[in-house]
Amino acid sequence: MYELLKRDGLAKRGRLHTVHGIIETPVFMNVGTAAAIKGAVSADDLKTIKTQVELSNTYHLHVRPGDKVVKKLGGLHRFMSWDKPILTDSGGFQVFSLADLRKIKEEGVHFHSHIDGRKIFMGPEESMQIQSNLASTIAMAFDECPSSVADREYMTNSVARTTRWLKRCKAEMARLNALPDTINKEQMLFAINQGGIYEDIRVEHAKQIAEFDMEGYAVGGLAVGESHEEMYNILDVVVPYLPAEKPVYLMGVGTPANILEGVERGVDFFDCVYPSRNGRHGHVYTNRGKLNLFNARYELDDRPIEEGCKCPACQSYSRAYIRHLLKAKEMLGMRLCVLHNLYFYNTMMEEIRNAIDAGEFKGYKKRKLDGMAGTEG
Ligand code: PRF
Ligand code: ZN
Repeated sequence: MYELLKRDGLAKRGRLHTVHGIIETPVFMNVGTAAAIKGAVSADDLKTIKTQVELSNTYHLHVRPGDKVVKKLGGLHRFMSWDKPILTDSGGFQVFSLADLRKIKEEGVHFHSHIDGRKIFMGPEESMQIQSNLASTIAMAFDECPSSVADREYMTNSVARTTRWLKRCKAEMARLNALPDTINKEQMLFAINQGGIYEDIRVEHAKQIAEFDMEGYAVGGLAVGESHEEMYNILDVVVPYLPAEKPVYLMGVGTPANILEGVERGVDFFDCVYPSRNGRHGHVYTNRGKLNLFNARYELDDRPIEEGCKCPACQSYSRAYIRHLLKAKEMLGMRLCVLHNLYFYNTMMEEIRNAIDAGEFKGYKKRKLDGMAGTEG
C-alpha cells in the first residue's frame, strides 16, 4: 500500500508498505542483476550504505542459477541474505537487450540464452512464475521495450500487445499468490508504460494501464537512445495520466541530474547501473563533480574521496590509496568506489526526501546541480 505523504510542486514524498518493510520514496534501487551488486558488495554492506531496495533480474536468475533452484533454497531474500525489499525486473527488457535471435509473438518471446545458447521461451505467465519463484517483493509486468527509433506503426502494435500481456500478467500473479506453496503470497505487481517518444501513444497507453488498478506504475522505454530533453518531455506528458496515489517508477534512470529532474516531475522510484559501473572504473561522484581516481593528480592526495562523507571508503581511506588499489587491480579498490557511489546516490535520495518534506525541493535541486557542475578537485 502506497501512502502519499506530501507534494512539493509535482514532486512526491511517499511511503510504500510491503511485506519486507517500508520503502521511503523517492528512492534509488541498487542494481544487483544476478542477486549481487557487482564489485564484491555484500548484503551487510548494503545496510551500511543505506540501501532500501535491491533490484535483480528475472532473465539472469532464470538462466543461472535457475528460479526453481532459488525457490528450493527459500527464495531470493534467503538466498542472498537480504531481508528488505527486492524488486525484480520482468525479463522483457533484458531479453530485448541481451538475448540472441529473439522472435516476438503474441504468446511471448522465443530467444537463446546469452550464457549457453539454450532455447528459452518467456511470456507473461512464465515471467510471473519465475518472479513468484524468486519471491521478490515487487514484480514487474512483462513488456516489450521497443527501439527508440521504432516507427509509429510498430510502436502502436507493440504497445497494444504490452497491454494484452499486462492483463495476462495480472491474472497469473493473482493465481500464483493464491497457491499454497508460493513463498511471497503478497507479491506486488507494477505495470509498465511504453510508447517511445510518441506523446499520443504514451498517453493512450497510460490511460489503458491506469484502468488495471495496479500497485505501481513504471515508465519504461526511456534512456534507450533519445535525448534528455525528449525523456523529460515524455515524463511531463505521461506522469499526469498515471494514478497519483500510486508509486511511479522511471526504469533504468539515471545520472544524479536525471533523478532530480524525474523527482521534480513526480517520479518515486529509480534504478541504474551508473553508480556501481562507474565505481568499478574508478569514477566516483562528489558534490563538486565526478572524479576519475586513475588521474595522476591523486597520486599524493591524502584526502578522502569526499570530505565529510560517512561511507566506508571515506571513513578510512585516502584518494591516493584507492588510486593505488585501482592501478594495482586490487579488488578492494573497486569495492570502495562502488560503496562510495551507492552511498552518494542513497544519501542524495535522503536529501531529496528531506527537501520535499521541508517544501524546498526546487532550491535543493538547484544547489545540488550547481555544486555537481563543478570541476574535478
Ligand atoms: N522495460 C523493462 N525494464 C527496463 C526498461 C523497460 O522499458 C528500461 C528502459 N530504460 C530499463 N529497464 N521491463
Ligand atoms: Zn564516501
